Amino acid sequence: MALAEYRNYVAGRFVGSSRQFDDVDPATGQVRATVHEADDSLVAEAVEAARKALRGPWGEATVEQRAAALDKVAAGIERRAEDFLAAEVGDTGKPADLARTLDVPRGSANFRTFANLIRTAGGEFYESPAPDGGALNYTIRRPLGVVGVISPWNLPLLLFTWKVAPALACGNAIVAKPSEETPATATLLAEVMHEAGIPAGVFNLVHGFGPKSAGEAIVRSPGIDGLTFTGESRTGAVIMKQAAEGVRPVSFELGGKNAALVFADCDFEAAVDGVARSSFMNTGQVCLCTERVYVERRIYERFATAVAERARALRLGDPWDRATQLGPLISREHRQKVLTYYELARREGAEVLAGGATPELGGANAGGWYIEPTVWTNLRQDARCQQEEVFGPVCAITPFDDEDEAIRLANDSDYGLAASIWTTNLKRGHRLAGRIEVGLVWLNTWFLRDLRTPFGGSKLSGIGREGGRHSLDFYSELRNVCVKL
Ligand code: NAD
Ligand code: 6OD
Repeated sequence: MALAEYRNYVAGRFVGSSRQFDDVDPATGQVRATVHEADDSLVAEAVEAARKALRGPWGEATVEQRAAALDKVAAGIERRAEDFLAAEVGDTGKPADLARTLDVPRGSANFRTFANLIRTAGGEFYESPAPDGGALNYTIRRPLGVVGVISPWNLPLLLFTWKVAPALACGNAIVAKPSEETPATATLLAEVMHEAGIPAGVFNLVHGFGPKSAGEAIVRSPGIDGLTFTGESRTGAVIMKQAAEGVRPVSFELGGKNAALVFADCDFEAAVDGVARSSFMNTGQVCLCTERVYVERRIYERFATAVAERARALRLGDPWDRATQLGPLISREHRQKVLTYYELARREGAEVLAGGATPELGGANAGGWYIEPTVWTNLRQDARCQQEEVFGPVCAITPFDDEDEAIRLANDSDYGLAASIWTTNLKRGHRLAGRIEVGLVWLNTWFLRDLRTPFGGSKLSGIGREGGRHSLDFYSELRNVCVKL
């Protein structure tokens, strides 16, 4: 059977390239498609096409016209939901049920949400004192210009559209690059954009890698007015240096080493379920996943035993089998990295309560990048496995004696993305939410999203907030107009 081919989408046309690379199915280890890598000149063409689109009808489009365009894209994703499902599962190997309930609906919800938000977005207005009368100050929104979007592989459709939708809502034109590991859903999105009649050049898609490839070409292009990036903190630092040329704004959603704080007064079963889900969902490849679990000593042993049982019970296998709960890791290299941490944890003195190895799977999945969900205890706080982001299905469980110690341990991290707190004492939960150094706190839940809320991290976990009006603010230039009366 001929392999699928994923092409770039530039100036309203699908464009091939003489340089190609393989797209591998993580669930089987088999090559599933060929990807056309954009070279520097194609990226430059995409940037030029985007700039030209801003000078055309898109640059003149009213807010309602842009919102209607976003609604059309959302409807296109909904119409082709089964194609997106197959593409997301093929890209990542994640269980089809997860993609069906999380990624594909979020793809369209991102467009619908930002269509509605831009329709209703107001500005600021002040009646100001001035000599001989007064003045009125009000704000208007203008697009940033050409926005570079660079996204990772873990939730490819969700994270790509999370950036593309608000950038378009604000009237920008885009040059976007999905991860080299997950080119399929982004290519489908380009087809949907085409079918929805989004004018040529407004949305450009380029495929390729980071350094010395399409990613770096986007970042270095002087025609890019702003950069929005999701990925590793280290990559963010490299991009930030390059974006400093031209003083271009950046929005960064980066790595995490997220903590869960579990108090003895929690709803025990709900907390075990929540912590297990937050540690293992998507095979631990969600930036918000819990990797550090701090448990009040009184329930520590029982809690650790229960989470380990949950880990051992998870079914790994074919993403299309309804019984499958965990898919593979994204690539051979990533599995090697996670296995290196599994070995390191043992050297650092961890007791392995569950997992710690690669599973034996039969059939087509024998060649996939599967790994066992793993639970560690007895790790010191300064162990590398307690401090570095693993980005796999693993958590370390550690006891604490009181609130102050719990907060000290949670905050002892270079990262500051998310935390979850499990307690039935809401006063305590609220108090601790104010003391924990992260951008996102979940109280008795995890990854429950309202797309209007601010999303982002502190410390190494990012710069800025997206979500709701925060996205509108990043993807717009706010202009103040002062009228002397
Ligand atoms: P990555 O940083 O390796 O790659 C992300 C993207 O950047 C890819 O498209 C890649 O090709 C590109 N890239 C890499 N180097 C580049 C360079 N020098 N210039 C331009 N582009 C470059 O990250 P990943 O491995 O794809 O994703 C996993 C990481 O992403 C984890 O650290 C995870 O925590 C983080 N993440 C964070 C969030 C968040 O919202 N905070 C969300 C998802 C993932
Ligand atoms: O839900 C979101 O909007 C979001 N940005 C999730 C990020 C998950 C990280 O892997």
